[in-house]
Amino acid sequence: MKITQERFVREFKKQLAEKFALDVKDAAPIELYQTLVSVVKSGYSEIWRNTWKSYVKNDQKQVYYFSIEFLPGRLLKSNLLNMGWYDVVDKGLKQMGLSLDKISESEVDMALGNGGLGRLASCFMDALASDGLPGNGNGIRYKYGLFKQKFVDGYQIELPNEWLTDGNNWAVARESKAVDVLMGGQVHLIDNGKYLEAIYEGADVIKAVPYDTGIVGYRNDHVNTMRLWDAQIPASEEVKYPTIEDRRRVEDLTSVLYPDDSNYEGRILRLKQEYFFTSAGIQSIIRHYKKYDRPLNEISEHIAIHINDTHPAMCVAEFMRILLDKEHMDWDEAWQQTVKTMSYTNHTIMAEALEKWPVEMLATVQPRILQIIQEIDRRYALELEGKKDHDFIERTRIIKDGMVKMAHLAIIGSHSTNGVAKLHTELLENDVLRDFYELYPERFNNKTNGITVRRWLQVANPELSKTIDQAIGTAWRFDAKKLHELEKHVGDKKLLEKIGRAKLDNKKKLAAFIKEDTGIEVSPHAIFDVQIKRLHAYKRQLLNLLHIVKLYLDLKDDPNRDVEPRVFIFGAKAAPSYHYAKTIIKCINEVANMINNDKTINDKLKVVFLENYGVSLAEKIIPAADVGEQISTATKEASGTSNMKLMLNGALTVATLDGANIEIKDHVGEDNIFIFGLTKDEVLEYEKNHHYYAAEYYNSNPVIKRVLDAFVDGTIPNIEVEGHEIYDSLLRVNDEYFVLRDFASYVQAQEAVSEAYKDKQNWNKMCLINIANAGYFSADDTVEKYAKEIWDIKPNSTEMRGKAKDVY
Ligand code: 6GP
Repeated sequence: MKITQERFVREFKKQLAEKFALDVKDAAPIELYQTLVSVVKSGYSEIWRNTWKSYVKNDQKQVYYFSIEFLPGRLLKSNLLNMGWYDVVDKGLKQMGLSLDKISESEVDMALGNGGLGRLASCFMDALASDGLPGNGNGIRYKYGLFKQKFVDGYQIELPNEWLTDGNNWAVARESKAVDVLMGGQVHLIDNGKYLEAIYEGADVIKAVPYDTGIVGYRNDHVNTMRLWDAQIPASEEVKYPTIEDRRRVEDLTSVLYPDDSNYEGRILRLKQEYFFTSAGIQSIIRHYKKYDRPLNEISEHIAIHINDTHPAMCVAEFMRILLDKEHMDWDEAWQQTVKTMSYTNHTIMAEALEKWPVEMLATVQPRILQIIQEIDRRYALELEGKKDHDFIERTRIIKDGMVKMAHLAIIGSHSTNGVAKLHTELLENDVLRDFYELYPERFNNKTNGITVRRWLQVANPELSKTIDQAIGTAWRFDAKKLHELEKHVGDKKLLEKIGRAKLDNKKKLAAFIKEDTGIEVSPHAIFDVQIKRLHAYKRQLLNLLHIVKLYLDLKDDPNRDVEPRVFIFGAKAAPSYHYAKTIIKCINEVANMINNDKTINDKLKVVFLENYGVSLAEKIIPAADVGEQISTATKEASGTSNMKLMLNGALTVATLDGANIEIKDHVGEDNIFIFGLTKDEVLEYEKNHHYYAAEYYNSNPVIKRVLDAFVDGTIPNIEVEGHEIYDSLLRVNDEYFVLRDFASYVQAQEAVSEAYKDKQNWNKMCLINIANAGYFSADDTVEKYAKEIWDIKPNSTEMRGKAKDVY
């Protein structure tokens, strides 16, 4: 729909009157928001339909991205931007005395994920649409998203996140596309003379209802679909569930997002969720495929299915189940199609996150799926007999010691396994998945993560975006690699000043938010030093905290010390069952209290832990950051993506040589990043030879001793229990993540940061180089590589990014 300011205002008023019988001046923020959503939706619904029709018309190969998490955040501004409506709507609302920023605050974040993996899935959705690629999301419509985090006395409290209370305004329920998912009961195979028939007895039938959300491409008349499934009771089964409690038992299947992103304890509900959205998705894909009378033994030429981490690994078995039991294909042909269709991404090497399920549990959830996995496993072992030794086969088979290894299922059942940064892929190939790499070298590949520059720069940071436009034009908005042209202007003092000013404006805004949210006063002229990510021991928020305590103790010794004032900003949720992570949260909060209330240090140091970190909070913090902390123990962070978002917004990175930090360093050069700490080889060496003794560092380094003692000698108040726990984890349990080993080198890197900040012009130059090189981490390019090298899909139009008219 072509939009003008006048037309938008007319349409908005009309829909407000129709929907709520209200005038603009009488409407509440939520009513204004809902009206705006419906205007926006009517603006893209025809394109949405046309996109879908063109896939069918051109018989285009499509990819279905299966992910148990999606973290889209708010959609309003990002949709407006992608439609090319942003400025017109902004002005139109102003004309009516309204503000887009305020209206947008009424949107509840869609937080259907825990962290990196879920946000990556959403960046990829945006990129697929913006690349004009035929790509669909497939996931779960949790009634409760990721918990809302509050701090009470410094402790994390989790509250339910009822994001659906005002209805979800973007999704469309498609009852007519519902499918039945069978769970539980028993299965018998009967030879009926023609084929083996699977007879189910006593299984529950659950109706999976899809809710579709349009994913709008950037200025390219292209709208894809993210399909999220809801569990309901089919009409035919209603009598089986006479009471409200009975009904709830079934419907609860899609109630809560499993709240651990790395400690996956064996919970049957989680396994049921995995089967539920996998089965619903696969059934609907095959049903759609068959509608156009195409032969099933060519299905892999028409569709690709992506398994985002192992949670949807049952795709392999479910696809086989349908081809075998419903379509009566023979095993070998079905297997060939399955392997060609599936591809898999690994997102972590942390052992506790590599999913394993007990065989009995799978038998309870879906006995036929277990049978199929057993058969895949049997054939796998048989195939290797005589070619590989017994140990190799036992190590790599899917079922071992009564446990089903989901990563093995995903690797054996797919044609592609990728890691998410060069180092991570290297570790998969040479270490974690070494055996499989030996077996299937051609299946392994790297796809370094990427982010959508639209949400993380254009929407989140209009100040910087405008500055960039003035320097190099607007082509970067279509092709982020063009940001590189900024490097030509590295000597342009005016531009450097403008970059500095945009940052200062953003810091003022964040300072105002911090004041409103926490009551803490911070100076926008201090260094804003940011660590935002899930709370996990390997991400080492603790290392950051130890350094803060060191700075504080230094200031206590000499309050007039000449230091660059700093504000340390944290955002992080801990998994509710992850005790140690919660202990760290409590300690950060108590250190913050101690420092922020100490008048003697002349406001040279502040610590702010913002509650309820998520996509929308990230959009406020990232544009205001001077320094980004990417300080995981080398080898542990698969890639990281906040590192990319922060550099894109002109923050300088303090980093270990881990995950994508290495590639960031390669692009910006060593002079424009602060590298410290153990390397991969050093970490691996320590882990192999067990010759690390954390206590040695405590005993020989008086700074470390003093900082750690502060946790147990009453210096830091209110952490009698937690302080000891931290102390013991480092000194008695021997510091699993080498915090003390890296401490001195970290302090040095931080001193270099303070020194560099003194020369503002040079600092801004370093920021510019970071911004200029962030385009290499655009999800548009990452997804293009997946499209070419893994999925074999093509864009459906030539009117793609870089070609659309520049109307800014
Ligand atoms: C995360 C990784 O920890 C992070 O390094 C990476 O950037 C992100 O995935 C996207 O690839 N992993 C998860 O969120 C997770 O749940 C099972 O892994």
